[in-house]
Amino acid sequence: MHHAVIAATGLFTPPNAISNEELVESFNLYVERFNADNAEAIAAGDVVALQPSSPEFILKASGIRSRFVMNKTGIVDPAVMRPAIPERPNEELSILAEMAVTAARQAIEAWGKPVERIDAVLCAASNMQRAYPAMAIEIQNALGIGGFGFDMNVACSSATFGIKTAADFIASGSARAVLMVNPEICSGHLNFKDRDSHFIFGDVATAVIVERADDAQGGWDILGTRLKTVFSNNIRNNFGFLNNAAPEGIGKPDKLFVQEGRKVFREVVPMVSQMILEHAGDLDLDPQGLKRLWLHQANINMNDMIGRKVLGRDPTPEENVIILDDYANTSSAGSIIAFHSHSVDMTSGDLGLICSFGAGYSAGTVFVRKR
Ligand code: CO8
Repeated sequence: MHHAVIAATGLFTPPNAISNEELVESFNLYVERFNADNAEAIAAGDVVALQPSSPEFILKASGIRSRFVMNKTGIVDPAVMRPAIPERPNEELSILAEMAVTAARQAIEAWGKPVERIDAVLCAASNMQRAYPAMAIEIQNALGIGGFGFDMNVACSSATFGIKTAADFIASGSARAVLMVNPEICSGHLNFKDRDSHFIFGDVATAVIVERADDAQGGWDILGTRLKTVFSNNIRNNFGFLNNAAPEGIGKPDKLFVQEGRKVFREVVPMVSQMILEHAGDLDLDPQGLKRLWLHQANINMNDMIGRKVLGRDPTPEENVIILDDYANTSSAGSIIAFHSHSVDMTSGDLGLICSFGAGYSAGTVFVRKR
């Protein structure tokens, strides 16, 4: 059995940002227009008037101040309220692959080795752009990598599931180096007309190279990986290939992201905290000795609570990294952005935890030690 190392990471951040104020301004214009257009039906009690959103609520409930998106104009236009992302011809690199390739090139440059050393590409994200061919194979081809590639989707937990898959390939000898990418266009499956969730997500791509320890210089030893899934309907998106076959047509408005946010909060925080503590115990690690937590970035209050449970005290901002204020929830990429942006200052022997949680429910823990 071979040990695996996180050897390098990369990050692609889209050029356009939308502040809470900008997002709420367009949402509230949409609400005003909707209520004016439906004034009679609302007065008759046939239609429920829409309520405005507020930047203060968003910041307080989630900690999010801003988000990056692949297209801003469509989202902030109250007559459109969705990103405008034109289809590309098959001969062109698709947009999700393009984001992943940009993040991957950064990781490969930081790694400093030729792509021929990579044996597998995993595209791990909460939505693939198409059914097939697999995004991973297009990304593999664009980067000139040999071996094989495949897609995997475990919603917000896709990256930790991807790291574990890569580490297992390395342990078994199936691969010596694996590229794992997380391109997320969350704005494409977000309902910007829904007050409860219109502020939650942003777009981004991350990349991680996992390598056999014998081959690695520096990086992070992967001390242990653990995955958990428990079925729940509290976060769901019913978009899928059978929508087209439903005799009633697209029907209900559940073909975009929907959630019971409060229930998710209540159920996921204890599940993840317990999982982290149990996994640390099984690895003989003292959780209080963790130098840094790179948790999934969905909600500041969730991360505060999990951080407190894991460290047994209020973590400092340096210990419990938060990037969701600038990026919002970027699904699988969140914990990897946190790791990528806040790990260079750590020194040999420092312990950290990459942890994801989200739809499924799903959760993944990856304990690492700086080499
Ligand atoms: N502006 C003003 N007021 C609002 C707004 C708004 N935008 N939205 C709701 N309110 C009001 C409500 O009407 C309610 O009013 P009242 O008390 O009078 O009924 C009040 O504010 C409180 O509402 P909530 O109870 O809904 O608010 P919360 O405090 O629970 O905060 C959150 C809402 C932020 C959603 C919070 O519950 C949360 O973060 N929960 C956890 C969510 C989570 O982690 N989900 C994980 C999903 S991600 C995942 O797994 C990946 C899926 C795949 C990616 C999808 C990409 C699109």
